[in-house]
Amino acid sequence: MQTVKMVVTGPFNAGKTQFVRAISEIDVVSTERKISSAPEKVKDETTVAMDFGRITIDDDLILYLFGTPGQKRFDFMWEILSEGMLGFVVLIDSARPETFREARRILEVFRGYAPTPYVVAANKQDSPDAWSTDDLRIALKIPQDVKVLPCVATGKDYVKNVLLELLYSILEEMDEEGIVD
Ligand SMILES: Nc1nc2c(ncn2[C@@H]2O[C@H](COP(=O)(O)OP(=O)(O)OP(=O)(O)O)[C@@H](O)[C@H]2O)c(=O)[nH]1
Ligand SMILES: [Mg+2]
Repeated sequence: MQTVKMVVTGPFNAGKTQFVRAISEIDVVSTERKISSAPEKVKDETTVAMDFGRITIDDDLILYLFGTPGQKRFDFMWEILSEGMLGFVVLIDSARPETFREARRILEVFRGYAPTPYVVAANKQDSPDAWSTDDLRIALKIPQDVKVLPCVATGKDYVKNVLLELLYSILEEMDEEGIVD
């Protein structure tokens, strides 16, 4: 039995908690707390520590998913959650270009923790204002060898596709490094 730890990160309100909830086969352990202060009042609750979920891929592979908080004031959790990760997802609200700079910053912070593979998930593609994956790649300066994938975090198939693409990138890298035969 092999286990793979993946982290789902990204700016405030990008859909990280929704993403983990859409796919986990256990009830997600969430640390959502009520938002009381103004600029974050776009929704009722925010993640203050983590979301934790589990997905069985097959008889010998289990994914453990850790969603991070998005708000900067809880970013002390990021490094803790990244411990031992084999890859990460940067989730972006494709309809909120004012968050793209923060998304890029978060991407760089996580790359600094570990040189693991990562993918970018262009979330909220169901929104009429959503940027395309091609435009997002340019805006965020994502290199060609990194996947930018369309996502709607309420849709299990999208979430599954993002995680499988990340898994393939992880396996490919292990292959190149000769970790698996
Ligand atoms: N239309 C649409 N709404 C989405 C999608 N994904 C998430 N949402 C909504 O976006 C809002 C934010 O989702 P969360 O999952 O709380 O976002 P988060 O990234 O965990 O937020 P923080 O933990 O506060 O940083 C919620 O109202 C979700 O229902 C999506 O793909 N499409
Ligand atoms: Mg959350």
